[in-house]
Amino acid sequence: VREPLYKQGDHRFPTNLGQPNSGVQMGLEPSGEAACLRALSPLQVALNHQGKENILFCIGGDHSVSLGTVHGHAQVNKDMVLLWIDAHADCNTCLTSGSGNVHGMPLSFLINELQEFVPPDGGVRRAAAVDIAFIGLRDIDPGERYLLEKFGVTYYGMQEVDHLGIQEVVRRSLQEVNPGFKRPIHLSFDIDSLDPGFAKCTGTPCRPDSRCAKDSTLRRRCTGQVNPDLGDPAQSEVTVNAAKEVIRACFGWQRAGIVPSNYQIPMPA
Ligand code: 6HN
Ligand code: MN
Ligand code: MN
Ligand code: MN
Repeated sequence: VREPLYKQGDHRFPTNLGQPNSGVQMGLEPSGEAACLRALSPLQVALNHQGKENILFCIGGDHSVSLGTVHGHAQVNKDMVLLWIDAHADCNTCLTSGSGNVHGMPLSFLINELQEFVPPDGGVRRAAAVDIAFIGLRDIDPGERYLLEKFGVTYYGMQEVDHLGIQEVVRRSLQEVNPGFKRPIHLSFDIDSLDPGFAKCTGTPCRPDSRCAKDSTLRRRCTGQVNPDLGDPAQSEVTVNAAKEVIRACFGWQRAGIVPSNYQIPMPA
């Protein structure tokens, strides 16, 4: 947990993730579904103990870890909204899922309106469907598509990202779920939202363009996020580097470099 390099309103930080009480969760390592339970209390404790100006960053996986991080964040910030950057919608219920993988289901437990479709689960704190925006979707199952439409969830697929640009898509997403930018944001980032050219070593890679084939039989058998066991060492390094770039970007790093706020350019004597 650390202060964001860029403050809210800073034009170099247009996504406003630097606003108070926001959190980022990124799926890494195929450590399994039980990880979501371990994520619950540390996240909650950390958010309770940090000042109002901090971002909490949680690395864990698979993506079912979001069950814990979203619940924990929402316990502390009840008006939190949720950005879900992913190739997948992760809102299958245990009854609509074709794979049975819990990392394809976390949002079914977390969205209020979906509770009539899932078994009772012991009081996990949830978000309303209107408080979630998906970005990067390109592989949605029929049951998920039905639920997204039924509850009017905001979502932008890769076509919109290509057409409008990611910055405009993020701006529109936040405008819809967080008009006025007053509410804390929980960003849930799945490494498979990236082009597999940059992140091949993940359980469910999915090409971001419209030619992306729905080759389900292969993909459905895998779980995991950044998983070095799934590629050769070179691919593994590319994937890990992409994950590191995303993490650094969450804290203000950009390819253009950063000018520290107290920087003074050296002058000739
Ligand atoms: N993930 N929709 C598929 C399923 O098995 O439910 C894929 C889920 C992938 C989950 O890694 O984002
Ligand atoms: Mn995914
Ligand atoms: Mn996911
Ligand atoms: Mn995933």
